[in-house]
This record gives sequence, structure tokens and C-alpha cells, in this order.
Amino acid sequence: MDKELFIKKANLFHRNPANPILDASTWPYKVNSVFNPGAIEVNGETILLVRVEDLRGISHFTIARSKNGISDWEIEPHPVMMPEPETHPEEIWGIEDPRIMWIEEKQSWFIAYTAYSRGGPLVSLAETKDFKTFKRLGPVMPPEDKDAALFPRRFNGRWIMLHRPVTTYFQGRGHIWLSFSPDMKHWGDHQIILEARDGAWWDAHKIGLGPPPIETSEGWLILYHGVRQTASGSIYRLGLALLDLNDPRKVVKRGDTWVFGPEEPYERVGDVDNVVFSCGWIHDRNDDTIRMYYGAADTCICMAEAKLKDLLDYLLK
Ligand code: M1P
Repeated sequence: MDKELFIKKANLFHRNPANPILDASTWPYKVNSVFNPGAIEVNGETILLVRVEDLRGISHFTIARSKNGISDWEIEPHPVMMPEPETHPEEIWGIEDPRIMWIEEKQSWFIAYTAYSRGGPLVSLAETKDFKTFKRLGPVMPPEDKDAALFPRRFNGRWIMLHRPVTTYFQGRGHIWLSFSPDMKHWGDHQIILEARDGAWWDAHKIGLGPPPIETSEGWLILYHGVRQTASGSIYRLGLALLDLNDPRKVVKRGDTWVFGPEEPYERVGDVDNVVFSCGWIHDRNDDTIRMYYGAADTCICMAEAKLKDLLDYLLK
């Protein structure tokens, strides 16, 4: 049997026994579901910027904080970021799936999120220093486009963003693209870097970036979701790839197998069955552990841990 398939069986990610760690029943106000959070750590505290779907079906963001990243969550009693369709019409049907990156040069957190416009989902950016007030940079990619995240620094003077446009040309299939910008507002030099595979592959229909890239000695590590369409609906699973450190347009390595997929009942059954979807992971450099936060079945929030070394070994050895 192929060596990589053996490694898959070794289970790179380990689910936390407390899963799901957050759901609608623990929310301080009435909501339908909580899922797909952005995740960061500040002064030893885990902060999740949670996508919350209200009882209309429209999503907003709320903050949940925890000292250990697993339990005793302090959830803000009110949303921290609501759609603002009066000033930002592209947010008419909500804001979704935030990916957070610390940008040292600007001493700010930048959030790439999906704004659900009348023309379809698109990519918007916002900036915050405190997760209380948010400055919108506005829509930066037209619909349909989502699953976006920034790199933390400039490359030859330009910012880089990964994102996932969908065109009718590919019959609704979606690939991961990369674009450049001098100012984070105007984006160009768009190019495909990672394509959905074909036929029976687990990532045959469409793929999209998961959490923001992590810088490692071997390259930028990315986790992406791959979707396979079946007679009973789509299956969302997660796979790994490495991008070149100096030129992220170059894919150094891409794993063939998925490394995480829906297995547990809370991942198999929910508002959208058979979905694991991650927008945030936290790398603890002290013990090399990655905590991957993910939405399960578009219904609740879970966490699974892996060692960065194991993920790199899986890709490189
Ligand atoms: O329902 C599964 C996911 O579907 C969408 O993801 P994508 O367009 O990348 O396939 C998103 O709406 C996501 O929020 C959702 O979890």
C-alpha cells in the first residue's frame, strides 16, 4: 500500500474529547448555529471570531474567549460585527467565514471574510486592533469568490491573498487562486495555484483555502477543504499543501489523501451533513502543536490537534 495512505491511517489530527466545544445551546442569545470561526491567540488567551447564523439565516460575528482554548468560554453577549447593508450593500445577506491574520507592518489584525451580496458571495477585508471596533476596507474581489486569507507580509513590496473564485466555465468547480496588491485594496496578477482534481478524487469538485497559511521552515503550510459530490450530497474534507516560502505561487508539495474528514456524529449530521470546515488554526511554537478549530456539519464548533512536524513529515517524507 502507498506510504501516504498508511500515514493517513495514523491520524494526524486528534479530536478533542470535549467536542463539540461550542454550539447554539451555549450562546447567550437565540441563534440557529455557530461554526467556521477564525482563531488567534493573544496573551495566552484563545480568541475565536465565530460565524453565527441567526434565525433568519443571516450570519454575523461574535467573539468567544477561553484560557485553555477548549472550555470555560466567555462569549460576548452581543455580536461584535454585524452586516451593514446600508453602507455596505455587499453584506445584504450576511458576513461569513472569517480568516484572521496579524500584519506586523500595520500592527493590526486583518480579517478576510465572505460578504454575501445580491450577486453572490464575495471577498471583503476588515481591520481591527482590539476585536471591538472594525474598520472595513470593503469588497476586494467580485462574486463569486470566497475562502480568502492574507499572507502576513509583503513579497517584493506587494501583499498576497489566496482566494477561491468560481466560474461557470468550470461548471461550478472552484480552484485556489493567488493575487497581488500594492495596498490591500486593488488586486491583480491573478493566477491559479491549486486546482480541484477530477473524477473520483476526494477533492474533485471544488477546493478552497481553510485557515490562513502558517510559515514553516519548509514553506507556507496550507490546509484546504476539498469537496466531492456524491448521490447523497457533498462531502467536505481537509487536505494539506506546502507553498514556496519566497514565492507562494509555487506549490512545493500537495498531499494526495485527505487528512481530516467527517467521521463523528456531530460532523456527519447537522444543518449540512458531512462537513468539516476550518477557518482558523493556532500554532503553539513551544510544543509545536497546532490547534485546528473547525465547523462541524455547519452547526457547531470543534477542535482537533496535530503536531506541525507530523504534518510536514506527511507532506515531505
Ligand atoms: O456548507 C459547507 C460550506 O459551504 C461553503 O463553502 P464553499 O463554498 O467553500 O464550498 C461555505 O458557505 C461554508 O461556510 C460552509 O461551511
